[in-house]
Amino acid sequence: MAFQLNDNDVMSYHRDGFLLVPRLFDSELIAMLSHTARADQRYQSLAVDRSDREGAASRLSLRYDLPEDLYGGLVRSEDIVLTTERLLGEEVYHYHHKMMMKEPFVGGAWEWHQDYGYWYHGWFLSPAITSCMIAVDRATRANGCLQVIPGSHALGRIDHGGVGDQMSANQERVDAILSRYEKTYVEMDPGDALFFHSNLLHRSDQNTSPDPRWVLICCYAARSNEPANGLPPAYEYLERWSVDRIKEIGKQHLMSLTGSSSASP
Ligand SMILES: O=C(O)CCC(=O)C(=O)O
Repeated sequence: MAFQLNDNDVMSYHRDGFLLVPRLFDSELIAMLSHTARADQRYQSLAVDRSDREGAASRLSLRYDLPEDLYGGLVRSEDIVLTTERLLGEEVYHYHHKMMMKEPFVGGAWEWHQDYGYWYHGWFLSPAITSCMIAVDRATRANGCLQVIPGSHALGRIDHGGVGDQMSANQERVDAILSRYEKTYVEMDPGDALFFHSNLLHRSDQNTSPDPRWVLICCYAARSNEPANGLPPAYEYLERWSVDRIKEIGKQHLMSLTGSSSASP
């Protein structure tokens, strides 16, 4: 039975611009994801660095395609897809997914931004795109958990400019917003999921701790919000997979990488 939002959850997403769902995924699935991603040399080789304003590398591995493996299974998770459809109020399709790999001591920061600050340039006419961040490791203030400004999604799209290799929301505007709105640190346990609006202002600090902070972020566009320039990503029907089906493909994926389907050390 898929996870079901209640009306209060939906209301708080629309009020705050995000919704934290504790333990959306169990420890077996998250251990599988952690072992798979860390054993996956090909995935690691696709990773790129986006330096922050101090030159520290923020590492991510991003894919627009939808593989028949554990990552593709999670993107198709009925718990995520049905929740996102309820939050956006219509059918959604896969935009992209990415592993954000904030490594101990060296993982860079992400500057204040809205995702729609980037995605606007991909000709999405509306911010009807929602992300689901799944914690692979425990995310704390020390290892650079996400920070958000609740309610900032309602302020509309802010101008963004280049900072390091990233796009950052106009600093004067962010300062003005922070003089009226409180920022919040979103600490997460492995398996927790954070759904957030593409206009929500968010950032994260460098990881100065000995603990990694990896998260998988799956991003979904509303079906009515295909890019207006006719370029990808075009709508494609997204299957909805049960957690058992995801675990089944996850075992095969892990086996293909390590020779064992067990995620135990
Ligand atoms: O991984 C993080 O800390 C930030 C991720 C982020 O800002 C994004 O994907 O838009």
